[in-house]
Amino acid sequence: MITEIIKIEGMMCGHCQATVEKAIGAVDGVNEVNVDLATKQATVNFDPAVASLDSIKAAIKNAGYTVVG
Ligand SMILES: [Cu+2]
Repeated sequence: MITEIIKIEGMMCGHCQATVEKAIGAVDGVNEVNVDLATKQATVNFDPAVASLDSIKAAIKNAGYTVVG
């Protein structure tokens, strides 16, 4: 498992936070996800043999939010 921090733009409230957490959590290989609304960061622990940073970022974009780093 590896942990990556992803910066996200567009989250305005707890509902957005929950939506992003759910979207990331639905990606195969993701073990744990924590989205911090204040810092606009998602901390994601995942199995790099199953999930990729790209697949996680795609899930965030598909949920309607912008990945900035
Ligand atoms: Cu919101």
